Amino acid sequence: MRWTNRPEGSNWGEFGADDQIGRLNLLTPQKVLDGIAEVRDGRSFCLSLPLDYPGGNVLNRLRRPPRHFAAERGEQANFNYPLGKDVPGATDLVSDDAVLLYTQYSTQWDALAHVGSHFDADGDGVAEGVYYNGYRAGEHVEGAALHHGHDAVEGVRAHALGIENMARTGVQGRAVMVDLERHLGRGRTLVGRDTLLDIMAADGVTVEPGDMLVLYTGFAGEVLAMGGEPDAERLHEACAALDGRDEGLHDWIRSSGISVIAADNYAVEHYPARTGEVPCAGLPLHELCLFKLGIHLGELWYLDELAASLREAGRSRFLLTAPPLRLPGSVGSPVTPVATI
Ligand code: UVW
Repeated sequence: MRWTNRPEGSNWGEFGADDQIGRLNLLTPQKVLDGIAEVRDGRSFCLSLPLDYPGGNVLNRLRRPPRHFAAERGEQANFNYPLGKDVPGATDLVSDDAVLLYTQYSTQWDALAHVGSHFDADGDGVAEGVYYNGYRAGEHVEGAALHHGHDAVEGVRAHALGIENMARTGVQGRAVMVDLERHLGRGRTLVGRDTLLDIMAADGVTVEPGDMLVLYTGFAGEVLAMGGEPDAERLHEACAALDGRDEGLHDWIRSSGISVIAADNYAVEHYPARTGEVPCAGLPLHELCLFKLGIHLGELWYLDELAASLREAGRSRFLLTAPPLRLPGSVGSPVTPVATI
């Protein structure tokens, strides 16, 4: 055991001492069958923004848009390369590229190694950096900054809780959309348990253990409409976000058995991070989900067209297929989720 003291309200150890996928354990083969049973006419929806959106780095100054390079072929770019130069008589033209991609710039999954906490997991009275299930900062999750192009990339690794653990499950099953935008419009509203449950009741939406919860707020649609030049001030006040400080919401997430949460807004909960009078999590829902319960968070998913179709059909459930990249050691991943209805 990596811990003797587990955080209050956490589920550490309940899926095994070495578990690295958390609530994805509840996304069982039966949940895949349940998802398939929701497919009626076979229409599929791409739930990703173009990965160069939002645009710039004004929403989060630390994350930058993708940069593309041609792969090298000796001294030259391996682009539009006539294969006949190497293989006499070959008529092929070949192009290869490389990309410098901030894994959480656009439509993405957070790995469980993305956010941990300072917590006294071994009960010696000293808080240390810890992640879900007691994995340690430094020992299991370590990083080196990208200062010099490609050179430092090998230093950035999560030896536990990396996104490849999520990828291995396939991330497929029944998802349930809660259409917050329909009820709350596109101004910033913090959604606690009562509002969430009222909206679900009004729309006849129910969730069962293992379901993937998908929240539609309209945020990514606003981002897309800004054409790659996001207005950060407007977006920080736009659309619904979960109220990470609502303890009732924490209880509901804990007891609902939902396997993951994805939303089309920036951080599922209110972002930028906030703190109160006493030291506390700046992103309390990240702390609850990633650190305490092992619930992966999907962010900046593009949901407008799916939401419109589900609304029109009076439905909320669909088949969701959303594996991240199987990129060992990464603390997040771009994703191209596909919904089928
Ligand atoms: C942070 O901003 C810390 O993370 P996320 O992408 O999960 O919102």
